[in-house]
Amino acid sequence: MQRRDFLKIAGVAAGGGYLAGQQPQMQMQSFGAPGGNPEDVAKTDFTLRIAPITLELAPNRVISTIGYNGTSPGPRLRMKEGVPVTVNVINDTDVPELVHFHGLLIPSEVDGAEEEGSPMVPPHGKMSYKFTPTPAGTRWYHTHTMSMDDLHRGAFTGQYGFLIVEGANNPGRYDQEHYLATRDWEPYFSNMAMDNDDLDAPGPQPERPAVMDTRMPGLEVMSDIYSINDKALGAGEPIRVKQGDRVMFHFLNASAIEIRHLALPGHRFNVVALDGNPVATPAAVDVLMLGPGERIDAWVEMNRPGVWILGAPEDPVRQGGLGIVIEYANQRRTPQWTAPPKSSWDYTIFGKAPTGPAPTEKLDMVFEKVPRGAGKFNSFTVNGKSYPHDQEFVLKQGTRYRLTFHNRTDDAHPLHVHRHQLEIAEIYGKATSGVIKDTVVVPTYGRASVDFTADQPGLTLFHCHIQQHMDYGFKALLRYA
Ligand SMILES: [Cu+2]
Repeated sequence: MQRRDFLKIAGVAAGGGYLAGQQPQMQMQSFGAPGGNPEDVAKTDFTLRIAPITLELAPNRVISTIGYNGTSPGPRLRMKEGVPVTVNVINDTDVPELVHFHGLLIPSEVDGAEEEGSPMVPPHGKMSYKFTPTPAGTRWYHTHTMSMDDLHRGAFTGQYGFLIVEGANNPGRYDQEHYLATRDWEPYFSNMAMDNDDLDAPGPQPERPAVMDTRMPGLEVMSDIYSINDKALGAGEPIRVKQGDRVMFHFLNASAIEIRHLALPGHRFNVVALDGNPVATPAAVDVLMLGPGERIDAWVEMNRPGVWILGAPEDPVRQGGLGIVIEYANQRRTPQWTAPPKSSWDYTIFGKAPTGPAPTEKLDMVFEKVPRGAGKFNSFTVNGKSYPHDQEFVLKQGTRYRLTFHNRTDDAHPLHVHRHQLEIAEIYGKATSGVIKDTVVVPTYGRASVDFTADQPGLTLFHCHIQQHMDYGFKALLRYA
């Protein structure tokens, strides 16, 4: 569809409707139905065109952003593990771009991070990424450019999508499957940042300083408009289910800004994989937590007929659009929301007791925030200095490391290491194993240790997945000796 055609349609649709915050109502639309795409089969050749798009979050809320192939999220890229692929990227914008393949174990040159030496796709130019996807699981792709003080660039835009790597064993014993990404839109700077982290009970805070920093903090990025995929709550098609259905959800927090929570009244999420990797101990929870960049695969048994909102437990976030309606067959009523039972997210319930000795090679990263360290904004340091680092983190190939994150800031941070898999060894003061991640939320003043094997030679980027934090110093390069 051409952009002007889309605008025409959006213009026609803009007459009625409502936005998030008002009472959701059903709207029958023939497009945008989640899941069930017959063209969603594994391929080896893909094209992504980066260009301005408009996105109809709700009939009276059409925003402009940058997306892939005219949409956001972009097309679902479905690949087979071990089968080489080509992703052709056409950049129809005026700025250099990058596509990062998040959660894949692929060489630095095609990983899509400028810091690692991946080439930029020039403005109005093209480039092909060729790699062999691995490991199997729910991955994703997104731009990796810096935004700095431009909220129309980088991960604030609509440049992201799911990337699924199919393994040899695909259980698929589910009645339905849905890919749902949480997003926020139209970000702005404010010093009134709302803290949603208190949904999760405070754990130990071993990194809390004896004397608190009382300097005035800088501006942070905020947003009041949310969606799941491209629709605000109530504006898209509901997910239609039957009693007894087992529905598999693949959740992604594609926010550049904030940690998200999700709940579905009267139902529990049976978590089977985190960041696409099967967990040691699948377990059911009432509330999910996803830091920016994280994925959760969880199935839900549909055993409570009604019309429900699957959405953010925080009222302003859900009313601002972060939700989707679950409608049982033969049920017609206003979608219901009830607050979930009090619960706190804990990665370790999906783990198992540690086995074997801890790696003897240790790396430590200490994170600190410098209030207004970058003009109006805060800056961040890793081991006392902002990016770039030089020889601080040098890996010996084939060695297993224990990397300990010391979060001496008053925020939780989703910490991501490219091109490697992290096994959580300790978090919230608890030891665990069998939880393999690429992004780990380290709590406020908390400490976490992850183990990884240095088996992917080449430059490797570490960073906080909150765009503003990354841009203002919260990143480091790991290199191989
Ligand atoms: Cu951060």
